Amino acid sequence: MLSDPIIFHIDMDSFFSSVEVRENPVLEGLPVVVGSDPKNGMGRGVVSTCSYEARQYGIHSAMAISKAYRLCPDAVFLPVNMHLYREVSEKIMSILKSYSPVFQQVSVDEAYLDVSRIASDYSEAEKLAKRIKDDIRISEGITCSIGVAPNKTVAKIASDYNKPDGLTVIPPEKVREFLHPLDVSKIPGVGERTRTLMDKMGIRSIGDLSKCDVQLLIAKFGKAGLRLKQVANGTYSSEVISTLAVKSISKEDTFAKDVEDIDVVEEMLARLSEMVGERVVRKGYVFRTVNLKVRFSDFSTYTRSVTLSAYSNDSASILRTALRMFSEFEGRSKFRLVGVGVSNLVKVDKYQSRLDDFLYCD
Ligand code: TTP
Ligand code: MG
Repeated sequence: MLSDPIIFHIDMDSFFSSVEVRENPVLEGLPVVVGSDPKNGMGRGVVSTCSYEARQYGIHSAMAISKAYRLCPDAVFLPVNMHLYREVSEKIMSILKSYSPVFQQVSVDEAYLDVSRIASDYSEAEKLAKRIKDDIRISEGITCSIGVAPNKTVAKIASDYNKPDGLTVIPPEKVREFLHPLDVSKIPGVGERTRTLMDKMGIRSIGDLSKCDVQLLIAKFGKAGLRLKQVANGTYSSEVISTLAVKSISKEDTFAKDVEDIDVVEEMLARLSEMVGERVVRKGYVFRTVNLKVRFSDFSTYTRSVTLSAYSNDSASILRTALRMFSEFEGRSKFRLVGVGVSNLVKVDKYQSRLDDFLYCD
């Protein structure tokens, strides 16, 4: 009989702000907020992430900087230094890859490892996870949290369970006991809308979900209903697929004349998103990250990216995400160039069920 798989989900703790603290140790222990256009809390941007000290004030990712400032005026506000975070990310990913060839990076700070062939049981896996945590802390000076479980979904829920610097090991026989008391929102892909729908059905915990009739779930949530049921039973599994060498697909264009009119820029973003989307489909990929590039007449250039909660190959979701990121620049003028791209690519024909792979309810 084949033994159960052993999957790690590794996620860096407050990634951008941990890197900033590492670069400048006087920030250690302080509320640190990293975001676009922070201007010491007076800017118009949004919070990318913040240190765990800042989270105690109620600050979180995607909050307006102005609100973060109201919650904690004493916080240290820093701009996003994506170039630095990418460098650190690449080093961390190389460390992870060295532990198992079955490695899948899913965002700038998280990855899955299948260590079934490396650790013979869950106790060995726990020791291995500790080694990985030490390795990253010593080499890169930041902490991460690891979830260890028989499948990706449970491993992801487990890595989030005891953050920061956590290690949560859920062997197969403990999966249901672990999942059932948790709120349904802990399931990746279950957002506010799905949670509210479930609440109306009397489903609050993952245990409640596991008891719900599968036909009813399918009627309410379509195909995702079946997966929700499987997740709640701890049986939903999908392979760890190695991330592709192809890094990104993108398209950019310089305006013939610097542009003042936001509508013109948005039209261009729509055109670029359509072109990128077509190329993604033609080449048989799905993506998870959308990137935006904006250059002004003085050549100042900004890049932004957002990782979606599910894979997609849809131009509309590229455009939607690009426009969301672009809203930060509304009110500015003299646009010289804009670019749209996608990364975090996976080939669909190699893995047919990729689009179904993640619960995407919201
Ligand atoms: P996360 O892993 O979601 O968050 P985190 O690492 O900051 O904190 P946690 O300890 O809870 O894992 O995201 C990784 C990085 O991605 C994060 O440091 C900043 C960036 N990010 C954004 O720019 N915008 C967002 O809305 C989110 C959620 C993350
Ligand atoms: Mg993280």
